[in-house]
Amino acid sequence: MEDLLQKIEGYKNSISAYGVHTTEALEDFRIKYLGTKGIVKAAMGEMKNVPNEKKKEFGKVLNAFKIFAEERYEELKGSLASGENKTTSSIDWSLPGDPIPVGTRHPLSIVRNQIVSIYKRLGFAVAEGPEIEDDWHNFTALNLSENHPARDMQDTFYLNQNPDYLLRTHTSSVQARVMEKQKPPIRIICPGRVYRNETISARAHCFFHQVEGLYVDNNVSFADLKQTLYFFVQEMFGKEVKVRFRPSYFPFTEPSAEMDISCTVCGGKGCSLCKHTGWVEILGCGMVHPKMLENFKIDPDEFTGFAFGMGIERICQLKYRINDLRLYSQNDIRFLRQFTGSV
Ligand code: 2NM
Repeated sequence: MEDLLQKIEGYKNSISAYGVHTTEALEDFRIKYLGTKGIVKAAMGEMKNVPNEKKKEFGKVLNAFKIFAEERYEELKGSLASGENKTTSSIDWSLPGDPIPVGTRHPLSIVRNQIVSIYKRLGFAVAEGPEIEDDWHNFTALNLSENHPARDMQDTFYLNQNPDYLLRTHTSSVQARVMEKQKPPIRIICPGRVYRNETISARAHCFFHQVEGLYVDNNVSFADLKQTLYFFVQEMFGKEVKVRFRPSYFPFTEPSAEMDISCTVCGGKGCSLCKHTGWVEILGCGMVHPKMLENFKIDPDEFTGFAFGMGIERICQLKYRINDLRLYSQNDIRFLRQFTGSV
């Protein structure tokens, strides 16, 4: 009979340790201990094997065990109803999670990253600067004279609160900041957003994105400029693409040029994109004006430099055949989703 007593002690321990978080678990407890085929009933059944002289003593133990199990059942029921275990009971950890949708990279970011990675391979470092600029860094230091038309209210956004400040019209202002602090050799590219006061249409916007490059060192030549840009075009558009340079004018460079590439749509035969010329313009460039080097106390007899500037929207348009500038900033999900999977 000793082992029956021991068994009952073991059951009592299990009953004390029992915890329930759901009504189903509570019902499991009831069936296991208090059901018609449960442990308490089975223990009661053992009475018939108990010798007569011990029946009274065992009857008491078994009764106490039954009451113990019943009381624990009521206790568990109460804890469930009072919400004692709510935090655990109300969460079903087996449910699948809410998926967090992964976005896609903006086409301008994809193309900017490609441009930056090509120039990095040529040893250019990335420099960044503020979008709100002062006149010195955006205009004066860059050899844009006091009465240059680019300064006109019509082209430049000046801050209402303080018209000494403006939204940069090109990222050359970042290059001015670098030349101010750093002496040659300088080899940087400046990607970033720039602002111009234009009426928004398919072909113009009040902000766009540029990558400008600057290389200043001993013996930097126009041939270095041409080779650097030719390498860029071959990496960006493919080995079969041709380039040509046309003389041009920019206040910060002398001589200045614009570079065309053979049309990436028709291969040079003539189509609507290249207006039947076979060529499309992609950037402006030139040798850094000696006056500008002097502005930054860089001796133009010792150092020369080249610079170039391109619009990311334009490069992107040629890569992906995007025919309306407004698409870049409308955040139409049907437009943006088309660029899934690119770098
Ligand atoms: C262009 C065309 C020609 C240019 C000049 C500079 C610098 F560093 F000298 F300030 N940055 N970018 C430059 C020269 C930009 O964009 C059409």
